[in-house]
Amino acid sequence: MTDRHPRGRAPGSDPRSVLVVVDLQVDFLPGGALAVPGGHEVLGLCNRAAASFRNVVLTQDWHPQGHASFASSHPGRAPYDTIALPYGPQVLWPDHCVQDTPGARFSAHVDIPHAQLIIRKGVHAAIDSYSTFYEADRTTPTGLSGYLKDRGIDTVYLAGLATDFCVAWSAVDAARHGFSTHVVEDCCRAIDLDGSLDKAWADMAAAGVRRVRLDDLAA
Ligand code: VGL
Ligand code: ZN
Repeated sequence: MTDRHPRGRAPGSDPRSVLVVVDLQVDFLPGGALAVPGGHEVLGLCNRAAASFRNVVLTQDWHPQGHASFASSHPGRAPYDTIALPYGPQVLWPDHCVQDTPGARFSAHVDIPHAQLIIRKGVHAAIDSYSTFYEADRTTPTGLSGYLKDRGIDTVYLAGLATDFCVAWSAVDAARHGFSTHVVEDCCRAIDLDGSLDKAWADMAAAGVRRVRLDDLAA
């Protein structure tokens, strides 16, 4: 018996663990408004990871039209520019995951029927939310931390899109709020804008986030 399952069981079967599957939405996949390179490669892997977990939460980027993170909301700005907003620097994106549009839907290849909760984030017009725990002002909660704590969950695994934005910010916040936090690295893909992926891994390591692989989840 190795020590890779400290509680002596595969993490997915542990009622105190959850897999958070991040933003497997049409706009983040090839052909989408903000396609993450290779994003489609993780769909089957995330389905497999989720099948091994008793507790699964899905996240869904879900912006109102005219959202502050859209370049189109800032005259004279282009996608991938960075601007200063009241809560800090904000990368501007193409319009994506607009509430109730086809691009905001989960991919048809997502097959996680036992997911227990869907957290929609980025729903406030003036604040972005990469993290599924706290919005980009770092203080407005989504409620996920309370939900997990209420259920006695103390261990978070993350997979999905994009490694360097929504996965990383969610992982850092989970670790900061006391969850034992793991990113399933082969179940994620990155946008990688100006070194954002290296910075994300460094930020996650500094916060105490562990990197694991899909094979590590097996019993
Ligand atoms: C994301 C950029 C903008 C993500 C969401 O899911 O990583 N990235 N909105
Ligand atoms: Zn977004």
